[in-house]
Amino acid sequence: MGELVITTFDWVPELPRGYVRDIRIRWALEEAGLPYRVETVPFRERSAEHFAHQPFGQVPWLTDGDLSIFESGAILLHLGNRSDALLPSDPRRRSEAIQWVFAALNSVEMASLPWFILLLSGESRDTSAWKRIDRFLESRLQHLEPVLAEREWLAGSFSIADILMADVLRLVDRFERLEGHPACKRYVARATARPAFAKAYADQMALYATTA
Ligand SMILES: N[C@@H](CCC(=O)N[C@@H](CS)C(=O)NCC(=O)O)C(=O)O
Repeated sequence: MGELVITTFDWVPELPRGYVRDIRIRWALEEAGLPYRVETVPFRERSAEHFAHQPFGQVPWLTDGDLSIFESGAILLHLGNRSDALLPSDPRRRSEAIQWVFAALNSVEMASLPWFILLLSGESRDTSAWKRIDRFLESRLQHLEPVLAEREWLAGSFSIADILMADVLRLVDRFERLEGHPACKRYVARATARPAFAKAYADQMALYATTA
């Protein structure tokens, strides 16, 4: 077990502040009570060393001793091996949680991300591309709604699956796209009311306040 270091950008524009994906890692580490440090890399000038850690020139990545790992989902799975507070040790529960990790990233974020790209492009919502992407996201939310209406957390107890799903939905909620999906909204409120999220959020905002 090595020292845990999260690397994120030294600065980001105002819009993504509070939503940079290092928050997922901070949140998990706070939930698990594991000590960690945060280091930064330049947002504007991305070095060869940055690409050596994160091949797409993005953040975050985590180093755990001499291991360097990128992709927020992979990082959370890695940390899940370190703490039952993040991933249950019971094999059945663990598999359930892992399936929801992939659902958050590969079924829900897969629909929400193109939606944001279109939203931020400022393109008219009248286009068929917009309508198609909006229907895609709507369908994912509609199917998630009854799941979240009947359970507190995705896989029994709170896990990394909830960190990912809540973080994905939190951004959807920011742009009022969870209206008409009250269980999804309540789930986001429940997850973000956790002290570990509050600490992770405050720390990310504090970093960007100092580098504004
Ligand atoms: N799939 C990656 C996505 C990482 C990602 O989108 N990072 C954003 C910050 S939240 C980033 O680095 N954006 C800058 C860029 O794409 O150039 C993960 O989950 O770690």
